[in-house]
Amino acid sequence: MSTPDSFHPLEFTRLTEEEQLAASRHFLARMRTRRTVRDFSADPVDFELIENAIATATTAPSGANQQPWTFVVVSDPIIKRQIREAAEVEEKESYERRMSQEWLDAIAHLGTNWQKPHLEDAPYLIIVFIQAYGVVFDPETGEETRHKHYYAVESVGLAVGMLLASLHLAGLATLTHTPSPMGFLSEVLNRPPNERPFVVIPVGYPAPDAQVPKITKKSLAEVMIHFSGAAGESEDAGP
Ligand code: IYR
Repeated sequence: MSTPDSFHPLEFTRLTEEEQLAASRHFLARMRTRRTVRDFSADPVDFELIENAIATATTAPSGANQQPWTFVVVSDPIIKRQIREAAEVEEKESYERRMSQEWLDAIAHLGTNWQKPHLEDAPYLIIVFIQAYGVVFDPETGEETRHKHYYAVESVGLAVGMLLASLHLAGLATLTHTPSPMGFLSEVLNRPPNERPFVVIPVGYPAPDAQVPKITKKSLAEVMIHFSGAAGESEDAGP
């Protein structure tokens, strides 16, 4: 229960309209240049960029502020190789047997296949785990109690979006990779039973000859609907 003591005044600086527009346009222009990259250079990356990105991700809103996430960072080449090898076993099976033709057709334009060299080439892998439920350990009794997490999937999705934005603005390339199934990550990274792998994010500089598929994003008119209440304006975006 919140009491008057558990609140304090919001720290908020109101920007001028000019500052608002400049900040919002700048962010949009920078984010429009983000691409999912699959060809990484081995160039080293300042670890603070990784730490800052994870710290940024942890500013995300989450259900009941439960922050149901764990970010595992791997730069150890031996563990990266283990992850690549295990991911490729699953991915080969998926591409050759598990995925439907409809699924394969849907991703054909991305040019992906079961081979995942980026899992070793990128200097860092960030593996995000979702805490399906919380575990509180009582050191006195040695007992563990579980508690429910609310909107965990949505919360971790929001945090990952912020993580990707931070890494992009820091001049780094990222890839959201979801090998399927991902259970091997819990084993290799020794994670507890309440944590489930959510996504693997290779991070680094793009290889000098990196290629990306020619894709486009939907226009605002296709994705935004505005009920403005203004006379003569329609609620559909129209052409
Ligand atoms: N997980 C596989 C397949 C894959 C699935 C989707 I949906 C993509 O957008 C891209 C790839 C892989 O990582 O190759």
